[in-house]
Amino acid sequence: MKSIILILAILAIPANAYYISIDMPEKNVIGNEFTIYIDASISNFDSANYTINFPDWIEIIDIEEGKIENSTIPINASMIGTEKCSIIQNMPSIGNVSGNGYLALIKAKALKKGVANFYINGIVSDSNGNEINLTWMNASIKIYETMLKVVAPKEASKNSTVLVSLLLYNVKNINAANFEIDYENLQFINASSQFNFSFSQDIGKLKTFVLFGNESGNLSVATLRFKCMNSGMAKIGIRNVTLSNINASEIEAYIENATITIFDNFAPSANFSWQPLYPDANESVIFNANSSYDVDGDIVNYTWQFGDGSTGYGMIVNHSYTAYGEYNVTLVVTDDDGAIATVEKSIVVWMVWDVNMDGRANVLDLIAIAQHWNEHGEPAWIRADANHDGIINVLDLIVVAIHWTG
Ligand SMILES: [Ca+2]
Ligand SMILES: [Ca+2]
Ligand SMILES: [Ca+2]
Repeated sequence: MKSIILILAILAIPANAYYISIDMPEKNVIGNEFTIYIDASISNFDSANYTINFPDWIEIIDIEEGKIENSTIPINASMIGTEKCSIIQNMPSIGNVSGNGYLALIKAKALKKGVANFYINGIVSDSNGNEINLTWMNASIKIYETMLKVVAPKEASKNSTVLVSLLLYNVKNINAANFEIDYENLQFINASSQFNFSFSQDIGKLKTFVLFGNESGNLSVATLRFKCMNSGMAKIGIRNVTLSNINASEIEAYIENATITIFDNFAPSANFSWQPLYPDANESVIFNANSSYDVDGDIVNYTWQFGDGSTGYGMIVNHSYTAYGEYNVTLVVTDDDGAIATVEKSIVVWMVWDVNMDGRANVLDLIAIAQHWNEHGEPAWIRADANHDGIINVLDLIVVAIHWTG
């Protein structure tokens, strides 16, 4: 009877939509930094006061502020002994933060192997000062002594060659390793290793044997070269691992696999600069796009719109403006696969003698020049360099004096 009442009581509690949970990797290895997010799904948030408990062999490296939707959540964190962290978070004005994100970001590492349980609990209040009813969710991480990790670029383009490294972390007296490397959407080219690394090839698979001798610490086991096949995902995974030490005992390792996103083509990146930075009307301005690039090919076209109705082509172009004003200059670059990128910047064309841009040549312009007296730079790098010679001196004062309006 009691249990029926209890079940009815539990059913009567409305499902709790709001939560704070510990979000971290399920597995890791001794000494390797990992990130813990204090995830939050919350409404009308104003303040929080909570503690996180963990084993004393977890070392907290850093605790950083949070972000929910577009709001930064300030943090005041302190360690209580070695097994507890106290966190207080108050929004500076009346907070009213709703949505999903994280309250805090914690960087940590483990000093020994085992399962580390993290417990979180506390009070979260809304902008009326009322406690928000939410669920606190704990988490755990399994720490291994040794890790065998596949390291690959996150992105690559179709038909390009990628290097994939197999790294062993924190190993003790390893003698030999047997494992299989599975791969999808990749074509194996070759492998190299500082160790005695032998393999046999099957479809989408390498069966490997590595003879280390007696090695400890962090090791680069092998570097594999693959060709990327089709756009989409490529995978490299390690299976059926047996690592043995010099006493022929097995070493337990955490395996971390990798994926590569393959693109048909990477779009180029557009950028440009110009000289002088503050030109006068009818002064020749050099526009230079040599800081644009294409990571997997070449830029084959540069098209400029100068913002005054005229157009230009090429990496470096000259243009002068006949009228004063602010112009939006647009550069479009095209790569050898037809992908484009665009960048727009605004350039101010103004009387060089009117340093403070108020329409008059008077003592305020002299003061603006004096504030940079004797500074050096690219010609016209600041408006105070009125004569565009790269130094702020009496010649710039003279430019103002010639146009004096008082
Ligand atoms: Ca490209
Ligand atoms: Ca002025
Ligand atoms: Ca000057």
